[in-house]
Amino acid sequence: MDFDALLAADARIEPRDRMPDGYRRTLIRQIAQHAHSEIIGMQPEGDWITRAPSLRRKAILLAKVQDEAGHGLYLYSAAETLGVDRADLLDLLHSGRQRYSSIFNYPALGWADVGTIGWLVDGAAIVNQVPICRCSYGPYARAMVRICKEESFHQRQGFELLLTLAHGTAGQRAMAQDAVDRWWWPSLMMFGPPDEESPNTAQSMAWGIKRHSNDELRQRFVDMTVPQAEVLGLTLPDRDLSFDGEHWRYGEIDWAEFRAVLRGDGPCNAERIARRRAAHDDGAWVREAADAYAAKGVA
Ligand code: FAQ
Repeated sequence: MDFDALLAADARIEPRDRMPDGYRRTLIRQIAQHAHSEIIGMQPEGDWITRAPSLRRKAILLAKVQDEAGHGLYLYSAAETLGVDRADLLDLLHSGRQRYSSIFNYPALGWADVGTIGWLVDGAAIVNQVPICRCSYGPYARAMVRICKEESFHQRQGFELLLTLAHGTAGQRAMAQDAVDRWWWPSLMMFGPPDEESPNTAQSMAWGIKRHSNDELRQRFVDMTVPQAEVLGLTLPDRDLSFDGEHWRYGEIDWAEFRAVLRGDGPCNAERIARRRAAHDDGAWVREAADAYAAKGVA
């Protein structure tokens, strides 16, 4: 079957199938950005591994941060099925020519941020990513199935951590509220610009790469999260939040802040890339050893 017939039948496009150049380019852009987000996303929480307050919390956090590295691997592998090389994609990340999610340019200032990232950032990631399990491109869709299962565990551990703090001392409760106040609006920005300012959505939906628009998914996230905040006993920093009988309506998002973060002027952009480059350089000996091993024919 040709490309259009496969799309019309809602079947998966596989690497062997002929596909339009634009479809291939869009997938490489989105999958690479997604992979980069996973590995840069290890940094804010990774900072807290040595400072976790108990062995149990440390073990959970280690597992979560390792999962993010694994998600990066599945996604770089999916991108490679489109004919690109992961070393080249990493170069594009390190030189600022490919993006990663805006959310990871904010700092994790306290322990409660670890719970809040799990609850809100992984929560937003799940809402965005579950529909990608039905993406028209087979390798991306299949990678997302496993990623979503793991993100679901991540979201729950974040919620449980925050629930514990919210029912703890007055200081712990204040720490949880402060973290939620800082991460709420950046989490809404994760879904991308409003639909009328999103240049890629219409074509990506026509190609079955995106199944919903940015604003649809953002609304779904708000509707899911407001009742969870009530269970936690924490407030969301938006005086305009109100239920209209069907949806939770939210206030104005500061799109100037979003654009600044995308331009590289967020609180941690420079630090995140510098650290990523340093980690890449530190790992050079591992790549060299792996290449030498492969060259000897020892698989
Ligand atoms: N940050 O036309 P659209 C995670 C760019 S979850 C930075 O609407 P599109 C898990 C966009 O690339 C986070 N840039 O674009 C985790 C485009 O720029 P370009 C990663 C953004 O692609 C949790 C321009 O704006 N998830 O890592 C953002 O149709 C905890 C115009 O926008 C994914 O990547 C943004 N937030 O829709 C890890 C999910 N939003 O390239 C660790 C897959 C937009 O034209 C710890 N990606 N831009 O120059 C997607 O679903 C889509 O790519 C969107 C953007 C929805 C992000």
